[in-house]
Amino acid sequence: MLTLYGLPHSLYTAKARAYLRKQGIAYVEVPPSDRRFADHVVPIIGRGIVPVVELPDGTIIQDTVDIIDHFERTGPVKWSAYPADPVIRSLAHLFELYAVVGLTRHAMHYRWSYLKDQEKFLTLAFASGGDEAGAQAVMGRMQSYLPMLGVNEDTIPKIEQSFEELLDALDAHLARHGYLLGSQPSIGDYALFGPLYAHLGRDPVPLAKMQTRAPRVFRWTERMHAPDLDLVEYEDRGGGFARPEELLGTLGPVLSQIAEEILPDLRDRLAFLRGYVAEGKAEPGTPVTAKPHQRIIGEVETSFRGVPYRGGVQPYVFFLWQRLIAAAETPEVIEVFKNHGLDPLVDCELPIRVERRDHVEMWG
Ligand SMILES: N[C@@H](CCC(=O)N[C@@H](CS)C(=O)NCC(=O)O)C(=O)O
Repeated sequence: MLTLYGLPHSLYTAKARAYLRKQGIAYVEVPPSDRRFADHVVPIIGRGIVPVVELPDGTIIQDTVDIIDHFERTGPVKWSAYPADPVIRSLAHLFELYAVVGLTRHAMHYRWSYLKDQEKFLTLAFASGGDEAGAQAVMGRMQSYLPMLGVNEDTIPKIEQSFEELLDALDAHLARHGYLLGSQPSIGDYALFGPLYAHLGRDPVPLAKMQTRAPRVFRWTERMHAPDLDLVEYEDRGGGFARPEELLGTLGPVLSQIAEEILPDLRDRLAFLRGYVAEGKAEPGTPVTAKPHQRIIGEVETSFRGVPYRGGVQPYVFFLWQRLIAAAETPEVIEVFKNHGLDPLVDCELPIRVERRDHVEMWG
C-alpha cells in the first residue's frame, strides 16, 4: 500500500491527496510525526517537508508536481490532469503558478491573522500526531513566514478584497463548469485546491466566507475531494476538458485578476534572478540554496495590488513559471494570454532553468 505522509490542514498535502483520490489510488495517510518519517524519509529528501509519497517498492517522491507527474507517467490514471489542447493546458499551468505566487498569501493571512478566532481549531490540527509544545513551535514558524509573503497591515485589506473578488468570479464560472477547465480536474484545479481547501475552505473564518459568499466554490472543494467526478448538479457528467471558447467568457475576470496580482511580483523577481545569474551566483548543477529547507535566494521590493512590500525570491516559482512558458507554444496561447494582460508571462525568457533532482531544486 502507498503511504502519503501529510496532514489534514497542510496546503500541499491537500493537492496530492485530491489527486490520489480522484485517480482511485489507494493510500494510507501518515503524519510526519511518525518515526519512519524522521528516521527514513527525511534523510532521503534532506528536509522536513510534506507531502511525501512512499510507493510500495520503497520509492520516495517529494513535491506535488513530481507526485502528480509520476502517476501521470506510470498510471493508473482515470482522468489525466494535463489537458491536450495547448490553450487549456497553458491555463492549467497559469493556475498552478497563481496558487503559489498568489494564493499562498491569502491562505497564510486567513490562517494566522485570525488566530484568536481559530485557536482551538488550529491548535488541535497542529498537535495531531504530536504534542502541544511541538504544535506551538511549528505554529510559530509558520507565522514567521507572513512578512516575506507580503502579509502586513497595509496589504491585508487588499488581500481580503482579492479573496472576495476571486470567490465571486470563480462562483460565476462554476455555475457553468464543474471544474476550472471543464468537466474534469487539471493540474490547475489540484494546485488551487491546496490553498482554497486546506486553509481557505477549512479554517473557520475563511470557510464561513466561502460558504456564504460563494457556495459553488465550496461545492468545488467537495467535488475535488470526491472519489468520482461528483458533477451531480451539472448536465455534462462524463468528464473531459472544455474548448477555450466555452470557458473564456466566465474565466476572463479570473484571468484578469491573476494578471493584476502576479505580474508585479514576477517582474520584480525576474529582475532579481537576472542580476543573480549575471553575478555568477547560480552555478548550473548545484542546489539552488545551501540547505534544502531554505526556500529563498534573496529579497526584493515588490508590490501586491499597488501596495509595496519586501518579499522573498523562491526558485521554486521559476520552476513553475518555466513549465508555463514551455506549455505556451502556439500563437493561440499568446493571443489568449494577451487578451487578459498575461502575455508578459509567456512571451519572455528566464535566464536559467530550475530543475528538480534528488528531491531538491537545482540550477539547470
Ligand atoms: N513545493 C512543495 C511545497 C511543500 C510545502 O511547502 N509543504 C509545507 C506544508 S503544506 C511544509 O511541509 N512546510 C514545512 C516548513 O516550511 O517548515 C510541494 O509542492 O510539495
